[in-house]
Amino acid sequence: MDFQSHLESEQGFMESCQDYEGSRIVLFGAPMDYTVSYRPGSRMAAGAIRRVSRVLEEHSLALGKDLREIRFFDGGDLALPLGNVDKSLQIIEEAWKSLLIDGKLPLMIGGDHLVTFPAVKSAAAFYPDLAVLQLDAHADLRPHYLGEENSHASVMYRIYKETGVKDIYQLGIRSATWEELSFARQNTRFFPFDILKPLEKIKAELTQRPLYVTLDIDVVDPAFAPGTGTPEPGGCSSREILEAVYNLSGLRVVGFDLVEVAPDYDSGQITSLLAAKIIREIILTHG
Ligand SMILES: [Mn+2]
Repeated sequence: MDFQSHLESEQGFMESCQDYEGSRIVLFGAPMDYTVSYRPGSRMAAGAIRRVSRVLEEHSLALGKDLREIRFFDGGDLALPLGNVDKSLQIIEEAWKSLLIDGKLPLMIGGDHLVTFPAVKSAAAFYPDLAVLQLDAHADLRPHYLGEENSHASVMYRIYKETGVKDIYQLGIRSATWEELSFARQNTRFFPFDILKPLEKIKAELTQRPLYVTLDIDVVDPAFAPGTGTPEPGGCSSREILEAVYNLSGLRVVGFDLVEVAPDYDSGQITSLLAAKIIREIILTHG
């Protein structure tokens, strides 16, 4: 036995491959966490989620499918210039653009929630009829935070104002200012607290439409997902978020991201493990 045969061969997400051409799904990390309002650390999320993904089985009992039946590419993390928000957003936007031109279904692991803005910008340019579904504890509709429009608290506001997407569905929201609430009432489809009932309600109008799904892990209660930058009590359970993910089957998901996992605050890897399972089920559902 030579030295190399003793090495762990799989470094990416469980059962991922390195065949870009042959994969429709492309997973990658966007390690930007410099626009958070409270605890940083989500730039480490993709690595933590990849590592813990190997705890899971390839087989999903709920879906009756197996990850070994699907070829998907794990590209690792984007090389982002730390601290340079504008440049980072530009790189993320260009990465999405290339993936969409190549006919891929991008799955992006954040990063703070602002990474969704450049992703949706590219997706909306590619799919003019794009709708956005946001699962989140926070409305993220602030025009700015401490004077900065480059903030994870402003991501949905900027998507509404700057990408041309007008159909934004906000589910599970349990934290918003008066101003955000009145903006939401006028401009978005706003469903506070619940995720499953609203999803059932809106599913019919989303069928056939290209859909971007952004899942902020803080939509889940801190009891089930403590490892996040701005935890907000009173969220859904891990069972419910998985149920919501299963309910996305049949919809035309053209882009997906999972943001705001912050491994430094994640006791027992609870949050990363949940994130890994959500990603496995997304791959199995849409692969
Ligand atoms: Mn958010």
